[in-house]
Amino acid sequence: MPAHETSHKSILLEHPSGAKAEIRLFGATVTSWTVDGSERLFVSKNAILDGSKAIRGGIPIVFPIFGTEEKIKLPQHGFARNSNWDYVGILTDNDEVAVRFSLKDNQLTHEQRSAWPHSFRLNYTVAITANTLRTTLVVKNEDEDTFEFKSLLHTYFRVPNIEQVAVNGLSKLTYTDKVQNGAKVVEENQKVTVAGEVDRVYTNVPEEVSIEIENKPAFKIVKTGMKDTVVWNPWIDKAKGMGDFGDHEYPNMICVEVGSVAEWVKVAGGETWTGSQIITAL
Ligand code: TA6
Repeated sequence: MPAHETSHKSILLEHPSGAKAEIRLFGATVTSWTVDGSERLFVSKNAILDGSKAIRGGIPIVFPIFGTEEKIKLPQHGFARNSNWDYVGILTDNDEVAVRFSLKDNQLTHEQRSAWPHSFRLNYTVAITANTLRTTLVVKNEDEDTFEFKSLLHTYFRVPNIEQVAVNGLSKLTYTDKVQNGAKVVEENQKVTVAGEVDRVYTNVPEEVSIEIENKPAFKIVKTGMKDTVVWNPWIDKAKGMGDFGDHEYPNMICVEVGSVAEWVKVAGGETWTGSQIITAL
């Protein structure tokens, strides 16, 4: 059975190769992706899964804001990851097994609609093959007027030891360093490594970046329709400051998050925007 609903409001995807993925309707959050029997995503053991808070791990969807915005009274990273999405159904073609989810403006709370008063529909597709995971977000502006937003796929990758991890493909790019009060820095390293808190927004990033573990290729991430890539690890102090994240879990994750967050994305009335990533487990 390529896709079926579970008892805890999620959809379980199964590919003939044995690859699997699980997506919770809450936030349309991918919470598991296994290839060759091993889990490739990180979800904190303290993650809150009762719908009262965004899930700490997997792939939360950031929309319509990234971080917080003075003008828009929404919680950090917006409402998409805190909303109950509809399961639209299964789509299969070629080798992909795919499912689709949707979120419409009329599913938001009054406060959310007041904070971001636009008519929209989000369609989110999650697809797997033997060793790839594709997540694609389509934003449809169902208003007459243009609206603007920021969006990002906040992927938490599972790693055995963060000190043995490097991100390739970011050399010579400029990033905003949130650990240095938003300083603009040019990346001098071929391999970006983590030896402390890292919270960077790299801009104008090429389509492909990769993650290596113990000097061996582990993940390839190819993005389309999105300009930026965030690299985040909370390290010790920030890990202790998150109630839904174990104090000793930071060595086992790295977030490499593709999105369009440095500038507002503008979509005219009736038009759509598509942002997508294909992650390959190498
Ligand atoms: O994507 C990086 C980031 O914006 C960090 O600044 C940190 O706040 C992280 O997201 C987690 O945010 P959250 O709202 O999920 O606690």
